[in-house]
Amino acid sequence: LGMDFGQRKAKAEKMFGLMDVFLKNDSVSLQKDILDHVEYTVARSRFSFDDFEAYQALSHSIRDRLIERWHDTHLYVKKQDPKRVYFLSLEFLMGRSMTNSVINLGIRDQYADALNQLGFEFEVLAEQEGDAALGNGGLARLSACLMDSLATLDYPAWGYGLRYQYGLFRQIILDGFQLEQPDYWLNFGNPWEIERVHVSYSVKFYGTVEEEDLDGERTKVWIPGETVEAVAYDNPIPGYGTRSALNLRLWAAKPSDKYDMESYNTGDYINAIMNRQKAETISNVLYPDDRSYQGKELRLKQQYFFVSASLQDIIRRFKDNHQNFDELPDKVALQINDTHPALAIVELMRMLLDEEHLDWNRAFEITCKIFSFTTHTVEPGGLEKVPVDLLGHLLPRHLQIIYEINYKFMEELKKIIGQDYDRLSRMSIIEEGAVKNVRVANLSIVCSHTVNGVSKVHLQLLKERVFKDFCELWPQKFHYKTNGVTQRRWVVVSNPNLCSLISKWLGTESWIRNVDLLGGLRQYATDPDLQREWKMAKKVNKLRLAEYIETLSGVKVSLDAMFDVQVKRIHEYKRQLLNILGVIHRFDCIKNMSASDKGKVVPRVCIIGGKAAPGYDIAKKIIKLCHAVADKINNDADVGDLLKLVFIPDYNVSVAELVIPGSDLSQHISTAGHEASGTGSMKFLMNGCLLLATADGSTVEIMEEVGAENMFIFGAKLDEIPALREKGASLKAPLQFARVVRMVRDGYFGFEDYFKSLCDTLEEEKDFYLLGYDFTSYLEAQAAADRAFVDQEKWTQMSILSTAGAGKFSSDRTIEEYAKHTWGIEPCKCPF
Ligand code: 8GP
Repeated sequence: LGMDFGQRKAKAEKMFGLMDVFLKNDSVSLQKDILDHVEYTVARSRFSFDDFEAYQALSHSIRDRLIERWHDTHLYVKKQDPKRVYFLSLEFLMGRSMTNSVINLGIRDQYADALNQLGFEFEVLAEQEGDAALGNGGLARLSACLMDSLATLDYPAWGYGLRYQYGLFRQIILDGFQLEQPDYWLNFGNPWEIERVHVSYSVKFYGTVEEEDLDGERTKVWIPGETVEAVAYDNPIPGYGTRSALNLRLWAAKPSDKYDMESYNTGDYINAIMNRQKAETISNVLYPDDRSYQGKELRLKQQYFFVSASLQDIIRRFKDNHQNFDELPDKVALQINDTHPALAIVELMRMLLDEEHLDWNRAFEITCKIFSFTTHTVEPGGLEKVPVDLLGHLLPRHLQIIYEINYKFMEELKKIIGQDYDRLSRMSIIEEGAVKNVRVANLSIVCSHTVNGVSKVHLQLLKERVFKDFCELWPQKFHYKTNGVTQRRWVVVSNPNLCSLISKWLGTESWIRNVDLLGGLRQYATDPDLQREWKMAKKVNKLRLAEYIETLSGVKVSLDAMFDVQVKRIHEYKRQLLNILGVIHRFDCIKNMSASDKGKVVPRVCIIGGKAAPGYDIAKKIIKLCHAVADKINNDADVGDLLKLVFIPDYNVSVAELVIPGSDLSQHISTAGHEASGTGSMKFLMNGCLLLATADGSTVEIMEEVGAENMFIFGAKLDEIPALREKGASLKAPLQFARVVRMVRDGYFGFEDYFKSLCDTLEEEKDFYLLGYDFTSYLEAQAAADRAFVDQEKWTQMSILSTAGAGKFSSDRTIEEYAKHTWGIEPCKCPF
């Protein structure tokens, strides 16, 4: 201690007499390492171990190498003491780690070689790994992509989240119905994490607030009623093409040893133990609701548990080198991912006021300089609210602070807008009514220096709808950072064929760090050699997907067909139902066609996948409808290979890695104004899939980059929607639409009673998502896709241009923008 990084390294080298203190990556060293882990970590004989044990040993060997970089990064950053960003998110959808790790570490081929020598295949072992599914959907996967980019670009950053024991439920399909099975992902251990038993903090709940005299001043003291321990689990995140590795620190709840002597004195030893065990339930399970908030105590406990532990950790780190809290905003940027971690704002205020004894104004000023907030929502109704009673019961001191923040905010606001009570009440952090609520978004806006949307149109919607009052008050606070995805995971890991093809034609692998270089493909878009290789790469990926489909569902699909894919969470606004109705229409047309017309049909394999929240009835019916329609179509001899419909169960990150590269066309067809961004579209785009889309969220910007002529755009525009909704029943849906809905209603696919409520949502006066109105233009866009597919040369050109135009949608660009404009941080690259 007290030595700088160079001195430490010099000392280590001297101590061990080694010039190179790092693990070696030649084939023999790797083999030895894997075998050592077989013997000493997995405790199997090196002469007898199976694929799973080989996977375990291999992952431990990779982890060793991650740990080296991770230590070096931490020591170096600690020494430099730059401003760091802390990314707080209740959800991270990391997927698998193995392939991504070896690629980012630059030792993929060495490992493949070493394994071959041992008689194993890297790809086979990689399949042994389960997904880390600690999130629901878009927001959670975005967090994972941003972490990859932060590491790759050498930013001093930490991720903080919760280590749920049960990740997102596994979706099982039984007779076409979704069933939810627990995802007990830690069953077989998790070699990628490091348990830090010594990094733990006490988190307190319940109790009362009392006033005490402190140096002659009245101070509030929170006497908590329950204490739970938060234990850190660290997950190294390696950057690509750099030695930097960041830390994603996830907290697990454990019973506390402190403060509960009382319960042991009652003599009821067994019950006392049982009660202690309850503490662990806090981090047990991820809430599977993508977007509905029910004001549940456990959910609030999860939120506070994770922000309290994270802030204690962050403040401890700050205090290692600093005493003066005025320096906090120069050293710490706190990013809250949606409103879920917003209690961090209140917790920081509480720590500064009650523990560090700063006065209110100073504490508030510091807090507001530190927080930035990104919203992922478009629906004003989708904003999180917490009943005041619940919050006051669980966190009495925090409720007082929220009231105080609100009181001061309201006083300030009155000075600006006067006595406009409607507006004041809309902007208040407290919602009055039969049940009083804390509006978490309002709290986040008031106390953040920057509020970001996730796409250009999203910002427009924030200004016009969601946060109109706030945008008018503080226009300079609101910005947007268009989402992005990491090309490492979504091309290099998941589409190795395309990856080597791109590198070959660009003559460099630099695009993996600098994705704008993909633009260089444009000049070859019509080159017959590239076109041939491009088509071949796609075909190999389609074959992989076709085999997967056949194993899952027994449906054989033709590789000559267009693979038309819609994979994402099931939501009415995402309109999987529009897709299914389109498929029914296509089926109906084929059934009524002459033999010669059938010869002109472009064969399609329509693929749908996604999970419905367990309590979301209509979404579950959409899944059942997809299966019912698939049953009919896939077994119809008149249709044969001209049309297949397949539902891919349990869609998750690793399934996406297989599905996306094998797609020709992908659908992003939300009603305009409902998708804040959408990131699936970007993954498909990078993989050279053509997009059939409405102008909504990210697709508007994709259009600017690749050109509408290289996409199939349809549907009502954002500014037309309000008037269309107004017209309601007088908007006549086209006959074709009425006909396909009637087929479902009349039981053509069976289950007519079950589908009744689903069909009711499509009645003219109720068709909120405008499926009927958009149906005609949807079918036209589909027909345009068919025409384009017939001309394979043209199609391949459009496909190459899609990849070439994907540069903007890398999360590297997103992170650069956040770093520069929101967080004010600089890269801090370890020189070793
Ligand atoms: C999603 C948005 O719906 C999507 O448009 C966007 O691309 C993505 O966030 C990333 O910005 N929102 C959510 O996933 C979301 O709100 N989830 C909350 C319930 C966790």
